[in-house]
Amino acid sequence: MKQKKIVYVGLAADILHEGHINILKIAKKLGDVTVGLLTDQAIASYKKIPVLNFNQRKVVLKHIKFVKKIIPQHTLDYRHNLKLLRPDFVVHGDDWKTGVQKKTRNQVISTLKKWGGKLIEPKYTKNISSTSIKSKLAELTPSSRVTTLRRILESKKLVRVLECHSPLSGLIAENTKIEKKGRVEEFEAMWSSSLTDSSVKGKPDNQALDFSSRFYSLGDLLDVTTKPLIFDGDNGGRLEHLPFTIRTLERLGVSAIIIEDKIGLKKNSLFADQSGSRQDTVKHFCKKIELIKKTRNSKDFLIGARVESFILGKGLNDAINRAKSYSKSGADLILIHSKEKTPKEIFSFAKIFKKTKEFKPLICVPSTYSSTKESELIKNGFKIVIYANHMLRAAYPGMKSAAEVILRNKRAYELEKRISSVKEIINLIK
Ligand code: SPV
Ligand code: MG
Repeated sequence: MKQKKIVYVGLAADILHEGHINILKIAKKLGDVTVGLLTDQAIASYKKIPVLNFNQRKVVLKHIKFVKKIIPQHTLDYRHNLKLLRPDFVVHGDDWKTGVQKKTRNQVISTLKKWGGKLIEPKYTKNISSTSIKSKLAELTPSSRVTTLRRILESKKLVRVLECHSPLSGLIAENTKIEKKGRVEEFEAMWSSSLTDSSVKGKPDNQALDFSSRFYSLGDLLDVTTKPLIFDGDNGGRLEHLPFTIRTLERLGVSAIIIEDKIGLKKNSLFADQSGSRQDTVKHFCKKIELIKKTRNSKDFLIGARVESFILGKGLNDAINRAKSYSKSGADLILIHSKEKTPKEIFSFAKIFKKTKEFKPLICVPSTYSSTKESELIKNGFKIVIYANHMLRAAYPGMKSAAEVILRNKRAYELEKRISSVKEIINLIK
């Protein structure tokens, strides 16, 4: 009997639509179809993580009559699976001739050539894609947003978080993308910073702005965005109030809270003078962590414990001991803070903490050591990087110099070239 041809189709198959069915139908006519189902990690390398995880997507595909077999495709790059299978055909919509996947397409063509395989490219089904369906469904519920940070953590090497102090800056975090070396780079999550929330309201970062006011603004930000948000909870406030804070955050759809181990009148950690700032006892701070753990509705609402030992000149041993205790008490993430010009101290911390059984994913906030590249952070064991104040620091000089230009020229004409047109602003929000 004539052997059936081998046909390979790489798919993310997050939300199956007629475009997928069209491709699979054509593939089936050519032979036995093996789907290389992209893993969550592979998808996360070029776009948002899928709504359905790998196993959920696999179950759906398994029941499509055109599919004979499903294997995981661990990278966007097809070559590994192609060499394994040596298919006679690869079928893919012709949309990948341009854009992020162009390089992958060229690799597929040259790999298939080695054994005389052929790439078949049916015309892309217009006006339909999982991405466009997902944006129509963007009405995500708060509880579905809460869960996304944990899933992103499982799929990304480094989770980039951008400070957002307003709905407009949230839209920037939501929509800003660049393409570099065939990869789309974007932010995975937002940071609600006590420093920038306070500054926007013209108040110092010492909890003069209370949680209720911050929650109110947070609602506006969450209204127009879909990415997960990490909340800077200062020291969490009084134990007696903490359960209410956690319930509100979860109800709003926040994915994580980070609390810092300081007590007394709050002072921003980047101030040179930390006199008067005290570190909490390990025992009392652990109580807060345990209480959040007990209060949260979902395990996907993550607890971040922020170690301030370096900020207060306490040194490495203190930082490690505290991180270990916080982790044992239930912290899901550890933020090791520093206001040094280099990441030396946080890297020494990571090196030791990584080897302990209490290890949890590490967060850093490179405000003072901003010359450190993300690749170095990854190499040194960091999983989340928070760009904690940069949106506001970028907006402020722009607004200030605009005010000065008007005063200097006694008109706004000189500003026109340096600012957005009214049309641009009107069209910004559709
Ligand atoms: C914030 O952004 O408010 C923070 C980080 O807590 S830092 O300002 O570095 O303390
Ligand atoms: Mg803060």
